[in-house]
Amino acid sequence: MIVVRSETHRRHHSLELDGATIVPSWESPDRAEHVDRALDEAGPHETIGPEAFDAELANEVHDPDYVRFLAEAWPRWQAEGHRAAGAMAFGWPARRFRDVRPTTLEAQLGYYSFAADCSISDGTWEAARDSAAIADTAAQRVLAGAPVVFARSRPPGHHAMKDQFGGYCYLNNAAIAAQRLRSGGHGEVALLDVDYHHGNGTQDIFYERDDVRVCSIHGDPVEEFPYFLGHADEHGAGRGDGHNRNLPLPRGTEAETWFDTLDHAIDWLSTSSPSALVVSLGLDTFVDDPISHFRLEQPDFMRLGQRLAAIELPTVLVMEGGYATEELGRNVAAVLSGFETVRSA
Ligand code: SP5
Ligand code: ZN
Repeated sequence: MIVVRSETHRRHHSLELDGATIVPSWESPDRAEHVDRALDEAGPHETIGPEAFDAELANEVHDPDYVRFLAEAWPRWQAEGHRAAGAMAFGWPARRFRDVRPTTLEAQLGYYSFAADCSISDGTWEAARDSAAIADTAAQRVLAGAPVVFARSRPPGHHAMKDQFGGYCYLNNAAIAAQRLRSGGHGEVALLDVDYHHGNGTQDIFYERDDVRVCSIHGDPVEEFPYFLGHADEHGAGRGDGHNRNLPLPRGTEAETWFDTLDHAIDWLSTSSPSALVVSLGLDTFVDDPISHFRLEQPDFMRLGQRLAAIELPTVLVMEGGYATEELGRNVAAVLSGFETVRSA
């Protein structure tokens, strides 16, 4: 299988709020290191680096002002002389506030984010840009005829909305891959999100579109991050009405229920005959994930890979969450090897 990755992610050390304390994020550089090592050991994979970041492509799924904000936030933060090692919001346009674009960096941090679980620090933009370029490059390889490509993106992307970062995500890597597949000639793309958390960003980006059908299986937002989106009654709007599907599950969900739900998701995604598949591949459904509460075990990830391969579409696998860092590499390798047992790649 082709694996797209780069080392730029190492510069991104995010901070997050844990109660009233700022701590190093669960979304650490070690995650990608463990994945790279496990895939090198599992071999043979063709490992390639990303093509240059395509800002125009990113601007098709994000607000261009938001992308510019991300690129400029850290230099602006430094120029303002702050002592903190990361920029993070502390005020947001919550209920009954207004959607008026502010001018200062402090205010814009709140305007362009929805959570305080990730910071913008030195290297964050460069890592996010490379992570998006990795997903784009994977999509380009699929357009060139590869049956499946793994995008080892870090930071993850599926929480990134059109114009808001959060959930450890800045640019929506999977949405960018889907957009590349669309512009490369695929009429309809199916986007399946199996991360433990709802893919609120991906839903937001495609909510009014009928060319990318989005389905997410996730911890019910009444109890899990991102809390305020991801309910079962969110179907899409306008042209996109009927093109979004959410399958929330309670904490403690076991593998058998999860795989039954996966079958529903795949059946639903297949109803309109998409010609390509993007998977937001979160591994935080793992039983020992420190911040998540589903109960998949390592052999289940092999089974997931087999099930994805059986869809028989050209496939971009985009890495999302997964915080049992030591096991993350083996869990990713299990998905890829499961896929390859069904469709040699
Ligand atoms: C891509 C992805 O998986 N993002 C997840 C973002 C979750 N951020 C909020 C985490 C809150 C964790 N609180 C855990 C407390 C454990 N003691
Ligand atoms: Zn997640």
